[in-house]
Amino acid sequence: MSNVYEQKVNDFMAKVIAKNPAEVEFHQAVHEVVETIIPFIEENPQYSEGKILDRIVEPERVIMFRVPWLDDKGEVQVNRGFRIEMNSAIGPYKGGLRFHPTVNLGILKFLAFEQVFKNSLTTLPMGGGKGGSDFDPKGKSDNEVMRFTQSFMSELFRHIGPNTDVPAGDIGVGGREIGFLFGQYKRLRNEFTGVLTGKGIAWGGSLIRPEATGYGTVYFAEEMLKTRGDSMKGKICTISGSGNVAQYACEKATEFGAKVVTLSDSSGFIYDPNGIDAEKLAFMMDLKNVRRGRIKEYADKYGVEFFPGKRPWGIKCDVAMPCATQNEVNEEEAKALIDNGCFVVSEGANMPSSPEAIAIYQGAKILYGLGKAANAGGVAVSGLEMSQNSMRFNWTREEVDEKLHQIMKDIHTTCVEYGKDGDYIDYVKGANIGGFVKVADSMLAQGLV
Ligand code: NDP
Ligand code: 2IT
Repeated sequence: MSNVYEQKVNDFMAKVIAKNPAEVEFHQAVHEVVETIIPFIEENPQYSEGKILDRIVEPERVIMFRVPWLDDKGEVQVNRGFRIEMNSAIGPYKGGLRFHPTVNLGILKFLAFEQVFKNSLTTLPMGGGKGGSDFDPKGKSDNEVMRFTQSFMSELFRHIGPNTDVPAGDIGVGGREIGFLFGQYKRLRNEFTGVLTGKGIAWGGSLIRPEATGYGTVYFAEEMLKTRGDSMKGKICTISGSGNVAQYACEKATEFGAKVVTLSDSSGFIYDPNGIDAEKLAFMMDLKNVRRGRIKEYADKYGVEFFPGKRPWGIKCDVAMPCATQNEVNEEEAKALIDNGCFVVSEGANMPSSPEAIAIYQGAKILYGLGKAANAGGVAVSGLEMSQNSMRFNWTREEVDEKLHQIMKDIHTTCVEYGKDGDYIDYVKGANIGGFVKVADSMLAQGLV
């Protein structure tokens, strides 16, 4: 990047940091975008004249609220609830809810900011939002989770709606939580609408929504590999996480002929050199989704190694798919991946690679598919769930999967269109500019709002 651009990026970031102190993840997400967008804006002055960058980093609305609830002992607990309504230029606010003890304003603003570009990339009419709470679902009974989510929705319901803001799941929010949230919304509004996505199939959900993020991440990896005349077949894959995204990334990668050798949770990772096949994955899914246990049980059951407190990036692989959380691959780990021959990173998680790790990938010219492109399949099928709800009609599994697959291919094409740099495809640049243009043009068209 030239010095002029670098100065502009630094000046812009200084303003963002001064205005949003301590929101380090938000700064990181904004920096990654403006680094690629500022040179583009310089060539397209309508965006700087309209102050699009200054406007796009400012949420349209931030809602913060108290969530009091009673635990099983009858004691009062208090959590904090959030919804960031970031941008509605191209559709209703759309994005997940995260329940995790680390949740704070800065983390949700980073996620909401990413969501604006990601949702635009899907080609579907969805704005960007994100929400959640510092509530920790781990170790809570189903009744405690229900009482907390009912209290959470008792405030959130007045801010959302099928044409206003449509939340979904994220870390700590899966089918169980969406069910309780939906039930409470329906009770308060007396309306059966598509106000949330990720709903159960019997009550307005879409087939393939649970699978969509993980499948999409593998479809995106396959598209990247195709640019080098290669495919997932025969590849060794490391995956982090063992939740919704990791599980279905593992399933699809295996179906595509790859061998997945790791999964993890916050206590460590398991290494299964023979591969996590369908039967072992079924065990993992029961362990995580039904019994809500720890990953070490997999190692005990199948006699493989468990590495407590460690992440899987030191294991030799061709393809790495981080599917747990933000900043879970640092510079040293990125170097270890490259040194071990990894040449594809497809991110199921949001912002899992630190800026230093990204610099290592790009320096080594590997195929690096960043989260907002590679994990857009989840929200894309959420968009398809909204369409099906509006039509009062359901598509088949095959129909939804085919649309998902096509959307991931289209996102890849958009990344290539805006990110091709000689022989190398800069997916960061491609996704950021590709996602930006539609939102920015819509903001300009709608005047100063
Ligand atoms: P889940 O709650 O289903 O699973 C999260 C997994 O990541 C668990 O294995 C969890 O381990 C692990 N994890 C979470 N936080 C940490 C942490 N701080 N350190 C180490 N491990 C951690 O969430 P999802 O699978 O839905 O989400 C995973 C990632 O994918 C997130 O970044 C999310 O934003 C992103 N994403 C999700 C989409 C979706 O549709 N669900 C769509 C697009 C992106 P443990 O159980 O021990 O906490
Ligand atoms: O980060 C994400 O894209 C999600 N958690 C899914 C959002 C959605 O609305 O389906």
